[in-house]
Amino acid sequence: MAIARPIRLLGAVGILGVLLVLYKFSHSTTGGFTPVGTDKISDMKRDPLLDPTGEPEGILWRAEEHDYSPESENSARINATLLSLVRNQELTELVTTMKDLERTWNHKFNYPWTFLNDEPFTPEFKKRTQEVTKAKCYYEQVPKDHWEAPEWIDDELVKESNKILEENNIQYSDKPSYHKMCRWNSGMFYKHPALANTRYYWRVEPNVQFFCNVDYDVFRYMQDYNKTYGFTINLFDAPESLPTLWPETERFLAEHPEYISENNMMEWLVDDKLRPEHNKKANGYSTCHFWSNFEIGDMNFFRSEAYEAYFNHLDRAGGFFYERWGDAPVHSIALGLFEDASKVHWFRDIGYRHIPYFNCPNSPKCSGCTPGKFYEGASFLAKEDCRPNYFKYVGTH
Ligand SMILES: Nc1nc2c(ncn2[C@@H]2O[C@H](COP(=O)(O)OP(=O)(O)O)[C@@H](O)[C@H]2O)c(=O)[nH]1
Ligand SMILES: [Mg+2]
Repeated sequence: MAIARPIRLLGAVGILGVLLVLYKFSHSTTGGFTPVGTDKISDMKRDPLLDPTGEPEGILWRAEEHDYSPESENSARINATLLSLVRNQELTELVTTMKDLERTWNHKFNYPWTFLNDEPFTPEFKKRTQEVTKAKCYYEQVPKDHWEAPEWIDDELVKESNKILEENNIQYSDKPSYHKMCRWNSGMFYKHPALANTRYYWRVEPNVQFFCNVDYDVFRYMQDYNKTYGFTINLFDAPESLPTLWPETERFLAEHPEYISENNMMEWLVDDKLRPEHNKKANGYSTCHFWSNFEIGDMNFFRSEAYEAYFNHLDRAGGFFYERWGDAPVHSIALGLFEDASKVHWFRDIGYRHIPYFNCPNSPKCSGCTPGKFYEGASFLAKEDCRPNYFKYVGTH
């Protein structure tokens, strides 16, 4: 019996529809369309960034639909700033980075830039940075008492202990300014008087790159979806830089068990399966962390009682100077312990590079990087990726 043409057509469309649904299902554990809550990957064999990546689900604020003009008094911008601690001599690299972020995102939203420095910014620095953006730029100096080592730090002990770090090839261990920078980023940046009324920040470093057009207000996304912290890259750290960070953390937790979140990320922090040696040398800490040269965060988290008490405990212990604790593991441990895991967001759609690592999604909005390529250079860098653990224990949201 012959089947009428319209019925045949209908059948074909139906089959196509079923195939499409099946395709989406088969990619649902790794794709950009994964619903939050069912998004863990138990064994990451394939980089999820190879799958098509879109914007986060839900209502997003766009520059075409709201007032984001630079001078507007009643703009749709929320209480947020782009934030960069930077030196005068990094001006050229910073301008390149600013151009990238302005081109891909901020020329649409015009969020202000705040530059911070332990020294005064030069007139040239101010002129050349302001030329790159229509948004307001603020130039602030870090107060001395936020930057310098606290009085209880023993200089002789610093010298002796830094020798051990050098023997272990810990980068920058002999640079006092690097230790100060890590401490400042851990416990001081959000205390700067110029930021007293600012809530959200996007941290930007000189010499990083942005690859993808981002067409929604990411700060508004953080606020509307109740996010505390957003990251792009998730790494292992050098355990020799922080042998006592976890033991100090455990000591703190013994005194303050009340700060531990019910839905915490402890398993990610203490995993000993993927890199057992790291866990051993770091005395119980996997060394996994959000790479903090990129972070979009809510400063209220860092201003909380729990974080303040944790930072003060660490600061007293002295490991910012006697070891080389980075702000990345300190932020990450605090988030992993005190925050609800659902409030941390992987900005998979923001193409990003800080040498030698990438977050490069598969999206028509991106150009200049290779989707799914995580590192550039020596092949040993591949194992520095801690996303397999993060996706396994926390998820891909
Ligand atoms: N003003 C100032 N900024 C610093 C200093 N040390 C580091 N930074 C900034 O802190 C961030 C991290 O430093 P960077 O050299 O990139 O460290 P790395 O990414 O760990 O290699 C960058 O934004 C630097 O510009 C310093 O002594 N003074
Ligand atoms: Mg850097």
